[in-house]
Amino acid sequence: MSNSRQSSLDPIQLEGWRWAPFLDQAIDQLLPMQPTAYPIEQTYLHKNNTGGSKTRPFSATTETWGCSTEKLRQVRAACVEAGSAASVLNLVMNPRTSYDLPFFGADLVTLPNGHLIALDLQPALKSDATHTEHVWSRLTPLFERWRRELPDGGPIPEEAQPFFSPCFLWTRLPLGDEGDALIEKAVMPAYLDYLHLYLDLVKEATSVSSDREQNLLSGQRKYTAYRSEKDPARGMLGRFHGPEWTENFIHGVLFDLE
Ligand code: DBV
Repeated sequence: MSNSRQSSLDPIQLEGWRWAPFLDQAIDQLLPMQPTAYPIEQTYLHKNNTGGSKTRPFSATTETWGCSTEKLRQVRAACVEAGSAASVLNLVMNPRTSYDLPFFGADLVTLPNGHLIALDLQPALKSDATHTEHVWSRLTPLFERWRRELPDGGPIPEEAQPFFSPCFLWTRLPLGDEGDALIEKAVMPAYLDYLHLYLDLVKEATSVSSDREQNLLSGQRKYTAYRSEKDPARGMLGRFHGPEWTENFIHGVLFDLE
C-alpha cells in the first residue's frame, strides 16, 4: 500500500484506527504552541507488514506522529493498527529539561481480550517536592473524579513505582458495548482533563537554573531508560515488524533521550 507521510506532522492515515479522536484532540491542543516537525526516519513514519498463517493472516501498520515546541523537546505518538489483533495509541510528551515539568503519558491499547488504558503525568524526580507538589495538587481532583468511573487495572510492578505519580489512572475494559460506553463517558473526558492540565502547566512553566537542569536531565534519563527497557509493546511490535526494526524504533524514536 502506498503512503504519503513525509513529515512527522503529516496526518496519521490508519483505516479503522479507534484511537484517532484522542490523537486529534492532542494535536488540536498543541497547535497554538506552534509545533515543528520532529526528525523521524521514513521507516518509522509508516511501516506496514503482513504475515501470519493462511488461516490467521495479519496486516499491521505502525505510524509515528511527532513534534517539538518551545518547551517540549519531543512529543511523539506511536499509532498501531492491526485489525482485530491490536489498535494502539501510545502518546508521550517529553519536556525540555530547562523546565520543571513532568512527562505526559497515555497508553491506549486494544487487544483481542480487551482494552488497557493508562494515563498519567509522570515525574522525572519523584521525591522532589518542587517537581511534584504543584502537579499533584492539581491532578488529584481529576484523578479522584475519574477513578470512580473506571475499574482498577490491578497491580503494577514495584520497580515501576518511581516513575508513576499517585494519580496514575489505570484500567482494563471489556471489548464491545460496555467498554465502548466507558471509553466515551470516562476515558475520553479523563484524557482531556489530564491533557488540559498538562498543557496549562507547560504554558505556566518558567526556565530553571543550569544546576536544576542537570538534576532534571538525570531524572529524565532514568525514566527513559526504564521505559525503553521494559516497553510492554516490544513483543507485539517484534511480531509485526521484526525484532531489529523494533529495537531501533524503541531506542531511537520512542525513548530517544539515552
Ligand atoms: N506501550 C508503550 C508503547 C506502546 C505500548 C511505546 C507502541 O510504552 C503499548 C506501543 N502497552 C502497549 C501494549 C501493551 C501495553 C501494556 C501493546 C500490552 C502488552 C501485552 O499484553 O502484550 C502502561 N502498558 C501496558 C501495561 C502497562 C502499561 C502497565 C501492562 C503491562 C503488562 O501487563 O505487562 N505504558 C505503561 C505506562 C505508560 C505507558 C505506565 C505511561 C502512561 O505508556
